[in-house]
Amino acid sequence: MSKKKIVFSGVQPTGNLHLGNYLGALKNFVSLQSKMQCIYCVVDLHAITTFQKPDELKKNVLETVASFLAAGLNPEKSIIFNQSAVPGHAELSWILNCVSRVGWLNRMTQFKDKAGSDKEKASVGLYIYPNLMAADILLYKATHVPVGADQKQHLELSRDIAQKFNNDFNCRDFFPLPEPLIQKNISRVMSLRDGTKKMSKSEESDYSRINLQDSADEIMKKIKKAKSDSEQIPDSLKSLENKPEALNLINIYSEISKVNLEKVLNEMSGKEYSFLKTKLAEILVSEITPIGKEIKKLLQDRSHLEAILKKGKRKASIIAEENLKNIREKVGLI
Ligand code: AQP
Repeated sequence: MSKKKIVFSGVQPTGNLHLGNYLGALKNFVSLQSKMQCIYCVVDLHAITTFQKPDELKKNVLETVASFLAAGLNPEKSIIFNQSAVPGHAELSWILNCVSRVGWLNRMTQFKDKAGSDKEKASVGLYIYPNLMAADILLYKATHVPVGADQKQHLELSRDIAQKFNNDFNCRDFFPLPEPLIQKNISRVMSLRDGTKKMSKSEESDYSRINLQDSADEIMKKIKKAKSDSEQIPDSLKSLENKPEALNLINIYSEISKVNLEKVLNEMSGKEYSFLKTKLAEILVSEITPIGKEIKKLLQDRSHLEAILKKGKRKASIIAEENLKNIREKVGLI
């Protein structure tokens, strides 16, 4: 097995990136780019598993690239491209559709959440989305995948698919079993309106999330309106067990301020949540608004963003084609 460590991860161009994408994924992407070969993909084929207006999709792809760059990704260090530009993703996805099992897909909770109550009406693409994700990762023989905790189950499926392919085609260690890299402190940022749901681009209420392009005023308003708790801030984590909204705000504060949770509670216990909210809004404004400004600046130069995607596509295609050649050979495709 190749010992080279390769990182792969993707982000869907389904709208404005938010604080959950930033803390759960992007920050990790940035810290990895100087340690390993990193491949970061705007996964437009994943996005169309639910209907996207074509013009908006194009705009969102560029916005996602701008968000990558504004958060600190460097196209000289990381390969940045969009998924549909490298057809190998779709080809390997088909091969893996034939390796993956219906029973495995039936256990995927994200499909159940996203398809809602009327599963018959969900697209087939949404159902087999995890197989495409496995193809994205295995196409580059990636060994490490930085993701938020919500993607852990899909990663486990990618490992099962890799293992089954290696067994079926008698090629032990052909695909490495990819390891998830999940942020330790805050692996799942929750909605500001409902602490049991993750912060998400597709949630209807904009008050449920902090977008990377929100203004200082918007951030302050959203944090002020965020659900918290009527009691005072407790002195122990245990007391927050059944208060997901309050815990979420404290978690976000701890992550951005880089002060551990216990210390935050020591500092703030006995105070009203309005005290935490004021401090949280301040640090969010100073962390997020420069990124938002940079995104807006980058979006002024569309051709620069397109050139980055084109260059990334070239680099990604070389790796993908080489691996696909071997994959076709293993499967017996001439
Ligand atoms: N709330 C979150 N907390 C921590 N990590 C998160 N991620 C997403 N939401 C959170 C991580 O961000 C990366 C990119 O996710 P994505 O945009 O490709 O897809 P998603 O997980 O489906 O994100 P959304 O916001 O919920 O998008 P929509 O609403 O379009 O489906 C992933 O690593 C993800 O774990």
